[in-house]
Amino acid sequence: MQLRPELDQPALVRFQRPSLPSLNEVAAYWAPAQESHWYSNNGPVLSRLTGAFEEYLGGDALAVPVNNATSALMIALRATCRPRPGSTVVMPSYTFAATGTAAIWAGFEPRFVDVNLDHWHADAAAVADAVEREKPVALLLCSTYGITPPKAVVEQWESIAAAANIPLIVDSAAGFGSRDVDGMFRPVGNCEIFSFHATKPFAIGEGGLVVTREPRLASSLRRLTNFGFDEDRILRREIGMNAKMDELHAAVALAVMDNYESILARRRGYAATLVEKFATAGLSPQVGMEGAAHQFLPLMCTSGEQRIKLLTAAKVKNIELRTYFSEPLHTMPGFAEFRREAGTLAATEVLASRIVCLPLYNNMDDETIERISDLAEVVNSA
Ligand code: T4K
Repeated sequence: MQLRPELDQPALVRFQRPSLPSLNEVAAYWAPAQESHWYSNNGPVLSRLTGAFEEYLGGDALAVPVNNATSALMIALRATCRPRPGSTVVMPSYTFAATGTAAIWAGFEPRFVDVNLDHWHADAAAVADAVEREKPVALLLCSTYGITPPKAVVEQWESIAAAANIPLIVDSAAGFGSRDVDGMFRPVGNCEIFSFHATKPFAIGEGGLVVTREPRLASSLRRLTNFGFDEDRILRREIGMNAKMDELHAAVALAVMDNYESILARRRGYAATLVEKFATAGLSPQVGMEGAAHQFLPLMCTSGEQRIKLLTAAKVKNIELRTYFSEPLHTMPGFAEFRREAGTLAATEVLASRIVCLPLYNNMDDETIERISDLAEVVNSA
């Protein structure tokens, strides 16, 4: 084991350690932009990437690459409904801040619903109840941690949205490459959103993607990434923004695509090993994790006390753990004015007090996996 001489301490195991493609790997994809002196605004590289995504996703999925997932959420909301004063959007409190901030920037007020402890996604009964009570203009639900929700849950969300005649937008920020139990990708709702941030499994630095099966919606999303302009550069229908992905990021994404299946296979392998080790201490993974892309590995501790022991042991052993989302949105002061949550958030609070996220990245050596696994023995014997 490598020791840090000044402290006699093992080297830090970072929570994440992204590795993007080298400039050599990117160069060939970038060349058409250089040759044509075309660096953004739907150039040749972005056009190639859009086709590559649609082929990768399969079926009738249409891809709209964007500059990050936060703007993707904003344009997805604005493409599917127009905000009026007091328009509300139902979303889980158990998510990253961007889900809430995007809705507010797009002109909507969040209403928080609970998750279900069986699968950690928005609880369908709580969503139905919130729709009844709040009359929202959209559902903005999440594939929590980018893990594909069980089919039955997706069907319930879709039928609630259809019955209320409102759009369903799904924030699957960490989930590009995730598969359901049949090993399939099926876009959920009217739009599904992915992030390509440096910390995500499909990492390009900053970037994102909206996926839809509806051609008219795809056209509207494309206009919204480009200020809302029609082809003649007149703004007629929607107030858009600049959410365009530039050519250089598109070239990086094409280079990531080349190795993405092997990246996913490695990440799934590390996750499976760690899940098995931590099961000995009673920590449980999320349902559906087998097909996930795995930004990191979230596990639920048996109690808040067990989590404290684990976090303390990790600190001593110089291993960086995180606790996404131990501050759910309804507890963050920045969201205080939207705290009229729809119903109880009891499951959210249980999960928030017990979740622990283990490190995961593309290339983890045996020693690193072993050092993380050893933490399970500490809490097991505690
Ligand atoms: N919706 C959901 C559900 C999301 O989780 C997110 C983003 C979004 C929407 C919005 O997507 P984008 O607009 O970003 O495309 C990180 C990411 O920045 C954020 O994208 C992600 N969710 C969130 C879950 O994680 P922070 O603020 O916690 O990241 P930070 O800076 O603490 O870094 C995390 C770890 O990664 C640390 O160990 C440091 C390490 N790191 C980070 C970067 C950027 C590296 O080793 N290298 C790097 O280049 O949000």
